[in-house]
Amino acid sequence: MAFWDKHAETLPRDKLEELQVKRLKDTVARCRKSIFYRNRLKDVDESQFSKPEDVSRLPFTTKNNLRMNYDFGLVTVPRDEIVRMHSSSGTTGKATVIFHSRTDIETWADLVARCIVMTGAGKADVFQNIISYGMFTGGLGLHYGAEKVGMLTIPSGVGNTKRQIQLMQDFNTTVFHATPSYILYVSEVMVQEGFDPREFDLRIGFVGAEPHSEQTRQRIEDIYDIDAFNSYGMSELNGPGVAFECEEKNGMHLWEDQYLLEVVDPDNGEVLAPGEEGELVVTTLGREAMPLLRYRTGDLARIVDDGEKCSCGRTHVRISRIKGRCDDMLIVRGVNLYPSQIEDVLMSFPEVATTYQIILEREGSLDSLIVRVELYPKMFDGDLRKLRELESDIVKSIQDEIVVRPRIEFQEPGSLPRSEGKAVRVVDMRGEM
Ligand code: DLL
Repeated sequence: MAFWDKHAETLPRDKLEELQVKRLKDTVARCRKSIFYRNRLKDVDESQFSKPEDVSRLPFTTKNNLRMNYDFGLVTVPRDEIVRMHSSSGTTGKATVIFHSRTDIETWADLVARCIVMTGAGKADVFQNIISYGMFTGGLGLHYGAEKVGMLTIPSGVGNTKRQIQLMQDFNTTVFHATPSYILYVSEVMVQEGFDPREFDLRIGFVGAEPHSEQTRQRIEDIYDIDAFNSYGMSELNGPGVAFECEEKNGMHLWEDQYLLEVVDPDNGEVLAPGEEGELVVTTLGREAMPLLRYRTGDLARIVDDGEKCSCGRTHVRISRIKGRCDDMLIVRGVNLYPSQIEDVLMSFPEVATTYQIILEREGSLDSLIVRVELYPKMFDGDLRKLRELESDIVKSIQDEIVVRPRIEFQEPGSLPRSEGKAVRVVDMRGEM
């Protein structure tokens, strides 16, 4: 079992919590230097903090706070100590900006290096970073970590899919990083070009930046004959490198020496017990330029609370796969559901290909839920009876999962839109009718 920073990664729980309390106090003190936090912390006396749970005495920070204090309102260092700016992708509204000092960049790269080594990847690997560079944190985040580990790093970015395949072939790429939707698309192009995705030298994939189901991970693993590891992060908390799966693939370790985690009820902000599903709330514990207190990530997940220590030896908490963002929740005929629940069902049918789309329409006064599904080419052989059977099986399984009865529309392989970054799965046309 390889480690990047064995001491930090396996710190006994009591020592880890001691460190969290110390860093929490330092972070609160540092926050007082920012215009935004100065007033908000007037009534807080961090010298009284004695356990990590004391973080709940602090006010939350929301994405809207970041927007309203655009541009430097949360910065705690002089302007000339800032060396990098990133921005969130703005999938849910106006983008927000994040600033980093030189030390922040070092720490971030170190966290990413831990993640990489934790999966069994290392210096001898050739790493193709098939994700957007620039303001999006996925590109540079993994790039710095991979170079720190000493991997031969190919900053191929997204797009130009045939060239990606060529690079994999010419330079014997062994590890890639991509969104799950894009790497599935790459495999389709490989097949069109006459390649077998399993014939490349690939052995490990880092997949993240968008919700995906366990079934989707298994598909990626089967298609490429690799191990795929889930990677979670967000720009406000650096980017990738917040939580990542180890070789056990049983939840993502969240680096608690740098991030203090709470899970709260998204409706009232009450802290939930370990194991309950809720919104992840994170306080940064080492960030210099732009520390955040109790940041409401908007992401729904739970702490893996199986009472077991992870057999990889790491002591840091594990979080479940992300179910979606609180604002991804769809209300269809009064029923609350998440797109990931539909994906779970779809991907359990081997006939169903990996790209799908959820369409919401209004028919009269009723919502209708249409799921467009691509099938693998062999299903289009013309056996209508088999197609009908498949359709009714999918309808029934989705209805069992989410209560609402969907309409299924089968599509030709390759006909639904593909994305290079985060996939857009839901088209809600109810407002337009
Ligand atoms: O997506 C950072 C990142 C890059 C993570 C590359 C992993 C790999 P943002 O663009 O700010 O940053 O978007 C963050 O994406 O709040 C989640 O809703 C979603 N997200 C990120 N990783 C996962 C994941 C990057 N593994 C937002 N599973 C987050 C599900 C994810 N959702």
